[in-house]
Amino acid sequence: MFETGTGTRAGNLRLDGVNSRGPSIGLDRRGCHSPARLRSPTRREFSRPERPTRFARGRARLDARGLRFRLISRGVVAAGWLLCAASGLLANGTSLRFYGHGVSAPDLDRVKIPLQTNRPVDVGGSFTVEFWMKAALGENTGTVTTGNDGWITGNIIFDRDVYGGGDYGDWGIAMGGGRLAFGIHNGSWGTTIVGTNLVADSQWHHVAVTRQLVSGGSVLRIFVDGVLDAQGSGPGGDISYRDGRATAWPNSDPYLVVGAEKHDAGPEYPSYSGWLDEVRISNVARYTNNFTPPTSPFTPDAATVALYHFDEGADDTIGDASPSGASPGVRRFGGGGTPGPAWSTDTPFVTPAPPTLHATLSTAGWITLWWTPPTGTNWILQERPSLSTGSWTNSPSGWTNPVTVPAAFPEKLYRLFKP
Ligand SMILES: [Ca+2]
Ligand SMILES: [Ca+2]
Repeated sequence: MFETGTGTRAGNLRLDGVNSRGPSIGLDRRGCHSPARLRSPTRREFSRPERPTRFARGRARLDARGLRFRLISRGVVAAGWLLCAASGLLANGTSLRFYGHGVSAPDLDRVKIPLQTNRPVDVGGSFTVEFWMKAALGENTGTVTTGNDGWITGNIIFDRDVYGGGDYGDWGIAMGGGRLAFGIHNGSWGTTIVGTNLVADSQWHHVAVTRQLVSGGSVLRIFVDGVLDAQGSGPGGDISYRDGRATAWPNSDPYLVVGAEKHDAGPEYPSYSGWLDEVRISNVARYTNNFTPPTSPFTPDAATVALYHFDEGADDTIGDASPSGASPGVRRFGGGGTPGPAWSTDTPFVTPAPPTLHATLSTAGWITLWWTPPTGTNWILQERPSLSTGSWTNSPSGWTNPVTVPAAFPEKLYRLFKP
């Protein structure tokens, strides 16, 4: 028997209170219509009144349309539906948690993205690499220097090196002393710029590095949370990985490697430990001045040559959500201690927990609909007479918290809606 009445909140509809014969009823956070959980309509009876509800008795039935309740108090019957508000919500998805195993776990704890042949991700002109990261300084003790290949001794986040000086060129992003380093090399000369803002502070940060081709060379920039963190001049020319290039390191050279030093060349080239999410690579320098960082996952556009949401949440395929979709990767999971990269629900886009909708018989003949926590007008109460007729409208009795409605409605559908 459920003992505390009914509750519904967007993304997680449930009967409050675990009954003695089984768990509470839940839906996944994507909304009200979770076939896996709703194959069998479930009927439960209420028993005693309990706070915060004051039902004398009643029953609730969960089916694909939501939670139907019927309450009886002092001879007054209230019946209706409480529905999920699925509008306006984004699933938080997943991220990848790397553990920096690097050379101690060769070819593991990383994502490998093949560059051969004709992969759009293989940028070489003007480009932008941006992503979200969250890392602790204590787990990332590498150091970097400005100039030449100064980035390669940091905790490597993106490694598009080629072994040695290489032809065409190479590039990489690393972290030294908790600051970002971005270096490129065109086969003739290279440079690394180093930022000043601490990014390894165990908070999520949006990071963008850009290479902008200009007359006679290029301009390199690092942005942290939309603010310019470092800028310098770099070499010109095509620094992509040349299609058909021969190599003595076929398992590392022709890849863009995320979260690790790609060649496992030695402990002096450490790997990244921390979270990464929402990686977008573009074939333009998207930012040349400060900008407002994104607050939601990227939508691909024509300049998006690779986009990794890391929302798979399981297994080893890393999908590319760019228009071409032609640059997928593979998760190489493993390493001693805690293996990585592990799928994580820690993501940069935090959707505040949706409110919980409560129904309380206030006085005989009236029912109060209210929700917690107070949400101002971020969520409003809407109603409709039936799912088959009419449409959702702001509740005529009022749509801000709380709303008192006659309990005599034979059937009424309510939802909390996020405008
Ligand atoms: Ca190199
Ligand atoms: Ca994600």
